[in-house]
Amino acid sequence: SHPVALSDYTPPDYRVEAVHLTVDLHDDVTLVQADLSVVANHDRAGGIRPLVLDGRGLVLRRVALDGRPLAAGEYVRDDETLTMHHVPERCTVSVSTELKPQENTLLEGLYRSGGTFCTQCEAEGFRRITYFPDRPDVLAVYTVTITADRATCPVLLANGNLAASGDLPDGRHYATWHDPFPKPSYLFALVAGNLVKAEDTFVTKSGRQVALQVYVQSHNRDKCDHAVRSLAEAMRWDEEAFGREYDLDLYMIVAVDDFNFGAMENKGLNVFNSRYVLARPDTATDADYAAIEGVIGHEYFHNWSGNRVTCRDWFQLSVKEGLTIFRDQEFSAAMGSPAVKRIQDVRYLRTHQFPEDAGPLAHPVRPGTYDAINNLYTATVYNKGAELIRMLRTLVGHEAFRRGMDLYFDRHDGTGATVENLVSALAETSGRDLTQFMRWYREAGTPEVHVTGSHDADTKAYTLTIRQTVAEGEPLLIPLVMGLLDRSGNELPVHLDGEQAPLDSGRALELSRQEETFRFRGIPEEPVPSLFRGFSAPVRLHYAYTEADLALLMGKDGDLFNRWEAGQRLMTGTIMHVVADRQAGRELRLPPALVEACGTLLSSGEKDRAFLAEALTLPSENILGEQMEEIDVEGIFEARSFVRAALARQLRGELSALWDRCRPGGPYRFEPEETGRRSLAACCLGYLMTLDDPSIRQACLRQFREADNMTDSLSALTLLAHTEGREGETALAEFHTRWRGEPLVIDKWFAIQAASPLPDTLARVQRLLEHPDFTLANPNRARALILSFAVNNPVRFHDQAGGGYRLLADHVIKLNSLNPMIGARMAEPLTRWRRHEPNRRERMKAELERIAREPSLARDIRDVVTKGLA
Ligand code: DPP
Ligand code: ZN
Repeated sequence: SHPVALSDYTPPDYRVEAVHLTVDLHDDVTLVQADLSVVANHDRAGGIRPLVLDGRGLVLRRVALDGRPLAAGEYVRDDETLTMHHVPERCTVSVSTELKPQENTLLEGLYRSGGTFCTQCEAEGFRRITYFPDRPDVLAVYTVTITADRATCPVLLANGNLAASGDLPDGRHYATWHDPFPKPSYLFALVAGNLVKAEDTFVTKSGRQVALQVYVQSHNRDKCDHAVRSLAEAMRWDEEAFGREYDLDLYMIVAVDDFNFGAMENKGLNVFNSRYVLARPDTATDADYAAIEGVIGHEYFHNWSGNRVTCRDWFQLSVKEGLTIFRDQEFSAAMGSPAVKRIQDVRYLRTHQFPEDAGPLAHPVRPGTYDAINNLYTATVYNKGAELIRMLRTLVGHEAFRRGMDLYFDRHDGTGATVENLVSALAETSGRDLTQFMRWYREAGTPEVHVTGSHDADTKAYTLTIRQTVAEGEPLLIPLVMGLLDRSGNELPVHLDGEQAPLDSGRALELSRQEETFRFRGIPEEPVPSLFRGFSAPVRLHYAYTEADLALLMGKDGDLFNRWEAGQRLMTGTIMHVVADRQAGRELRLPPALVEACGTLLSSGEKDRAFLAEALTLPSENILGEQMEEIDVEGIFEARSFVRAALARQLRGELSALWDRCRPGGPYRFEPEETGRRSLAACCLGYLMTLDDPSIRQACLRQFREADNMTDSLSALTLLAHTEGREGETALAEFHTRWRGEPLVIDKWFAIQAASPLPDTLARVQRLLEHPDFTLANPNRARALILSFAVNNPVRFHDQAGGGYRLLADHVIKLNSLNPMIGARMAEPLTRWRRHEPNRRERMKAELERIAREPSLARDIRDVVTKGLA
């Protein structure tokens, strides 16, 4: 099949004004009756265009036009479409289809998860339920009637408001739902099952009462409080930060265990992966609590940035996803520590998006073509897309940004928007020409920015020379938020030559040419520049900082993000030196600069413990690997372990003392002060556990057993399981026994073992694949074991003999028929083969080729493998 191209976009030939759907759910065959009010959307004087409906894997029972059943010759069907060549300008098309949701392992369309009937329609799942023009620019008003057995499916839900419900013969019942807001088919949802609900009420700023309902299986009823609270907080925040109010009387969230995505923003009826709903202090970590808050916020914020204003076509996916990630990042920042949130988001970008942008799957935030729509849900569209929105806000200023968003929501309400629509709204309210900025949406690759500084003592002038290199050659518009520090760490006024007043903090210098210089006046001594504060642009910065510069920025920079960044640079430089020493067969040593800098951090007082934990954490093996043209997997692992252990030895006293000060006080609470304390404690314990001291291992085992919360228990378990010694096996066995009834906790048990750097991990993962609790049918479980191994454990996944690659490819092939969307994700690590040494390169490539030879490869997987081999 051919790639779909943005340049081929044309408006739909037919609109659908209303959809009446009746879904009769049964254990064997489910019947779907769709009545579509169709209206021609083209000038029929120029010829009547065919009505083409999308459909996949459907058993068709009947097609009727304005009530008249059509004979087989009156329409044309193939694997993907149903076409009628002559339809009136306005007509009702009725289609009946048969489905077997219980056999649907794709988890797209209508399927069953733990007995519950549920749907996932984004991007193209609706066509697996009925024939329909399944594209986001066809928006219709839906009325949905569900019928089902009352005993097994007492709860019947769809989008919008409940219009009617009642009994039917034979122990069945029905519910009719009406959603007054026109929506694209990808936002359709239906749920039927035996569920209980947690409830609350939210009063919007204009006084509307909204019922908040979180539906779960009854054994999870005690794990809903945090989700309900997060939803209310998200609703309040969106009113305050964006002036956005909720628009229905009911907001429902349903948790299901089997789900491809994290969650889905269906209008008024979000369907969630249960990992982003369920939390109790003893089952969920601080990271889980934060992720739940963030994803509940994300799906809620979609109600405006996605649902009221959707995307015109899938090339514009970032107008809803990039924007909504940006919104959820700002929400989480407001709920906790903004600097720490920024650090975590940048780390995510560097771990997932930078490598994607540097490899064979690289694509622009708005791609020009795609082969498999499911593979467009990427870190680039989502997270780089969010960075573009953040840069736009920096460029136009917060106030114009807010007015621009209002204009965007107002102007495009009830329609599908494009990237141009979004950027134009910001251009209008700010009065700026953002034409050059659009390049960011069109071009793949992470820009490199090279900066040099020179100081002239006579004129007290400081000059920054800045050169940007972009893959395609044409310069980007890059906001550079910066400051200048004197040698004591004081902030100097940033006074551009030729400007009256100094630059406000937060205002950016704008880079728009390949190379340019900025001159600052009144700078008495050679300053240390603090560049890209708050990570003001998603670029790689090259500046020749000395260790002394970095130590200064680490301790004194007014921008917390750049304090962290300076520490990461110092750590990276140190580790890379050790890698080089190791390659050259020299003795490994830890230079004093990093020890001193970390010592200073440890004695800096603990005003912001969450920040301190981030500042003390070494860059990951993956992020370090990104710095090398050819990744030295063992070198990085050994060097990083060496630096970590050496730091622990030299700072043992300080680390122990700090760990003691971070011991728990009262019962678990999810709030910034407490999560910061726990993460700093885990960080200190992590260093101390490298000392191979039996008394520390015993203390760690005690923490694992005695903690009243999953955060402390799991951090201890992880350290034990990743360290030689029998305590690890003991703790893993105890953990499994205690939590065997909680699937989300058992996912953690699999993930920890898969990420263990111990030498026998590949064999362990192979054994765990045979464990009775393992199943490929549940995406969370598959990801917990296989993707944790492939992504979070470079040194064991990149087994010299290729066992890790073989294991991954075997499971991609198994997923080809079961769930290709997840299979495609699993194939991605193999596409990075070019970055490895020849032995690994050949083995990785050979596994990709083996997958490519598989007969009837699903489109999602074929797309990744083909690009990976190209
Ligand atoms: N469910 C996915 C998300 O919210 C796709 N829309 O990002
Ligand atoms: Zn989203």
